[in-house]
Parts: sequence; structure tokens; C-alpha cells
Amino acid sequence: MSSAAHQAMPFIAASAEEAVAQIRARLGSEAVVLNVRPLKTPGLARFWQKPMIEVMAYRPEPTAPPAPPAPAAAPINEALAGFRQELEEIKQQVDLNNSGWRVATLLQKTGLLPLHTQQILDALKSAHGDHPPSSLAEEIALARAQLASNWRAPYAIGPHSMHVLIGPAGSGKSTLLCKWLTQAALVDGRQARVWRLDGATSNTAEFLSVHGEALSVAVERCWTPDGRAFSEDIGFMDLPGVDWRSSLAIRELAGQLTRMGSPHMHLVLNGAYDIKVLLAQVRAFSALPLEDLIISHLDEEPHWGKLWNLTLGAGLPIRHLSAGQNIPGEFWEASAERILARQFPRSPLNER
Ligand SMILES: Nc1nc2c(ncn2[C@@H]2O[C@H](COP(=O)(O)OP(=O)(O)O)[C@@H](O)[C@H]2O)c(=O)[nH]1
Ligand SMILES: [Mg+2]
Repeated sequence: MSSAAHQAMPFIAASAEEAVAQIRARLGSEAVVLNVRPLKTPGLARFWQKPMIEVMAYRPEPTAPPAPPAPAAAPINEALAGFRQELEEIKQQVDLNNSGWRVATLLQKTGLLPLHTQQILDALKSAHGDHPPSSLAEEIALARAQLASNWRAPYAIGPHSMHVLIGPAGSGKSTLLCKWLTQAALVDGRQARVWRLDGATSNTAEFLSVHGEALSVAVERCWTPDGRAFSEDIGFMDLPGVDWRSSLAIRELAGQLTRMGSPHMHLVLNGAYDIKVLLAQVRAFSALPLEDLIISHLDEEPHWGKLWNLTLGAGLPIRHLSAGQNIPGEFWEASAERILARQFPRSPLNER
């Protein structure tokens, strides 16, 4: 093989399998994939031409030290497995856009993944027939009702309960705890107590203690077994974030929470993250008996339709929606109507 093989080169193929075959033939099984991207088909041709992909790959120098840390260097099979799924989605998108239902394209623009758009479209067709109603407004009204029928309400919170907010570092757990605490103490008039606890790392959320003081709520800095018999109406535990890619870290958290009497577990996610990342985070934390999701950072996310991917794909209800760093600021009970109103801002149904 020529030394040029050690430099990245492009491979163009119609499928992931075809790209693998080309790369293996040219560069051998050691090949490393640097980047994969769909090639844009110009104009209308995209409706009938198979989508093509371009894969940049190279063969590492056999004697050289480990390959330079290229941005997204990944083993060939891993990168292509991900891409195979993306290709599948591109095909699904083309089918959806050709379905005759204009709302299918609109739903995807609001953040719904092709898989779940297809699910909604299938339900619409089985209820109303293959042909869409004559106006787009009617299509939207049907799609809204169909989405809403998939809403799952979270459990009502009892008169005396302990809650823990868990999630990745920086997802907004401590901020949300302050918002929820403020709501519970000031609006619902409940007696509250907070435990700001260390985990594998220390809990640096000083603002939580300051905020507790302002509300005259006790904020404990360590857990003692008598915490299980707390007398207030509602208890909240704040923990440092956990690396969701480490199943060991999640198992350790599970052990810690069991020893603390298995509080109600709410997973806090940054709603501005890519939906694929959010779904992977839900899967990782589902090793714990999660009760529901709380979504933060919605001030940074215009596409609220993505939230339905969590309802439809993650099988967990959403309890609260939150936007911004201010406390209490914007903090709402999650509901289908609230999401739909943001998802379709110009829909006449919002004025009802
Ligand atoms: N823009 C925005 N920032 C937020 C939101 N929630 C939290 N933050 C900020 O994100 C950072 C991490 O929040 P924090 O509550 O400490 O996250 P934790 O590590 O999960 O406890 C802080 O700088 C917060 O002010 C939100 O909804 N929107
Ligand atoms: Mg925190």
C-alpha cells in the first residue's frame, strides 16, 4: 500500500456497507474513519436519487506512535453504525416529506425525530385515512391532538415525600431545586428541608444554602440516617452531577440513594442539548428507578417539539419545564398544552 494511504482520503458510496467494503479494500481493516457526511443531492433529484455519503478515512502509520488525536476519530464500525442509522433517517425523511401530509415536514422542523413523526403520521392516517384534510391548519389541529393523546402525566406528589434531582454535571439540578423549593415554600406553603450533599465530588452549590437561608429553609450539609424520618412536608436532596457515560458511577449513585431510603428520583436534563444526547442520557440513567424528567435550559432551545421525542421515545413523563437562571423565574408544571403552544406559536388553537 502506498504511503498516501496514511493521509485521509474520501470514499463516496451509496450505503454504509459499500463504504466499508471500499475502505477495507483500499486501506485494510486498520482504517480509521475521521468524518462521515451525507452528500447533498441538488434540487428535486433528492426525491428519487439514493442519498450518497462521503467518508474520510486513513490508515494509521504502523510504526508511528498512536494516531494524532483527530477530532472525531472513531473505529470504523462504530462510526458507520451511527451513520447507518442517520442514512435510515434521511430515507425516512424523504418518505415523510412525500407523504402528502404537510404537517409531517412541519413536525420535523419543530424538533420531532423522523421515527416519531412517522409514528404520529401512521396514527393520523389510521384515524383519518391516507389523504390529509384540505387545509394545513386542520392537519396541524389533528397532529396536535394526536401528540397530546400520547402525553403522560407525572405522579401526583403526596403530602410527605423526599425528592432527589439527579443528572449530568451542569444540567441545572441545583438551580431547579431552588426553583422547586421556592414554589413549594412560598406558593404551596409547604414546610421544606434540603440536603446539599457531596457525592464522588464535593457539592459546590453555595447558592443553594444562601437561597435556603433567604426562605428560612434548613439546608443540611451531610446526611444522617435520621434524615429518613424528617418531619417537614417535603424534602429535597441535591447531589453533584454524575458522569452518565460511566455505568460504575451510576451504580454507585444507585447504592448511595438506596442507603438514603430511595427518594423519588427526578432526572434533570439540559433541554438545549441534541436530542440524541438527551435520549442516550435517559438510557444511561434508566439503570435507576427514575420517576420522571425535568427539562432545563429551555430559554436556549426554540424547538420545543423535541420534547415529544422524550415522551414517545423514553417512556418517562415530564414533570417540570424550566427556562433561565433566575429563581424562581420561569418554572412550570409540564403539560402537553404548554409544549404545543410553544411548538406551534402561530396556531389559532393557542388563542382558545
Ligand atoms: N440559560 C440557562 N442557564 C441555566 C439554566 N439552569 C441552570 N443554568 C445555569 O447552568 C449552570 C449550571 O447550573 P446548576 O444548577 O449549577 O447545575 P447542576 O450542576 O446540575 O447543579 C449555572 O451557571 C446555571 O446558572 C437554564 O434553564 N437556562
Ligand atoms: Mg449542582
